[in-house]
Amino acid sequence: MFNPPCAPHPASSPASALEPHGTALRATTPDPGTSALRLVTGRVHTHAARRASLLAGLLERPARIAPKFFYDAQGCALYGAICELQEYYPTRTERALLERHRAAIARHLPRGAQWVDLGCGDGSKSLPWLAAIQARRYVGVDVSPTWLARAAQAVEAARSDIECVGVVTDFEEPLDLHPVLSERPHAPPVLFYPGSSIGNFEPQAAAGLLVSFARHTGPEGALLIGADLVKDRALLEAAYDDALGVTAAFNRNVLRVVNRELDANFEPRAFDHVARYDAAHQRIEMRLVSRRPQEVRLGKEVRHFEAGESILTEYSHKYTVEAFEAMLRAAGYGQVRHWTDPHGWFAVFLARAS
Ligand code: AVI
Repeated sequence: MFNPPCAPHPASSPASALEPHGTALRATTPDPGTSALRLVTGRVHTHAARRASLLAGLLERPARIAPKFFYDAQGCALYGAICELQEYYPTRTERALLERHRAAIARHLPRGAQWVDLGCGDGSKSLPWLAAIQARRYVGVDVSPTWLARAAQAVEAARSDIECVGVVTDFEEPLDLHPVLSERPHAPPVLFYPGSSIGNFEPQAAAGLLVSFARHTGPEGALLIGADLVKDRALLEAAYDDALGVTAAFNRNVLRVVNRELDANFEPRAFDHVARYDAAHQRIEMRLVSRRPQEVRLGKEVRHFEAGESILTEYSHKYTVEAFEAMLRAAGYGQVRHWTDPHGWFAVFLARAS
């Protein structure tokens, strides 16, 4: 979930080293400053489970690597560069949309809410909203304790009156924030999930995630979510295969992550970056295609790749406004509003029970 989990590898600050649910902790961060963030451990994969799923995916035919493996420190830096690319329109389009319509959107959000920043990263996208809706509490949710601490520091610096809680959780696991949210029963939750991260889930998983969001927002809360829209193939493919090769580097970098995780010996230059729009499934499909026949060591296993054989690294689904609204309604949201940019490239949806 992210916003991408742009954070050091969880193994560098293992969630398992944290105390159990509800324990007050000083965050384990390289630069904790003075933030005494209360960190709560949700559902997180162990390092062994992470490695096992990575290996299993690589041994499948066709091979696949889950997109969460993109985001080591190098991957996060490259993703940050992608977001600044001229071809990659989603980030700036969503930012402009949220800025332009903040007041209008805020009018439909409850006051005194708990602002739940899903995949919070450094928390910067949330700051203006805390004032706009007079939020009482900030709940950062991320796989990385380090980023939770950073987000909390940013919130504390901007709004010392707001209570901050960080929940360490892996978005591939069922979301369960109820124990934390129920601590403030009079502050309705507003779930914030920007960046079209929902697009990286396959449709069934995306629908399931929306259902679990609806269970969290309940009758008084709301979901504010960004989704990238279906558009011209050329624009989409350029966004995922930019002229500077930043996305290609981002894609290949995942092989270096695999090398570290699995004691593997992928040679990133032996794979081509390919990003194609599949109109039937309305998604960009990102792959790494073997340039030649090659054997790759994966710890104790060896995987042969034929020339032209590919590893699927990411789907990025695009939606029509109608289809995304229908998914939100099917998830249990009776009241759905949306805002889109003049080109109709991206949309922000606000969903409430009624
Ligand atoms: C994080 N996610 C929404 C991005 C996307 O557009 O699907 C990841 C990305 N992959 C390549 N470029 C950006």
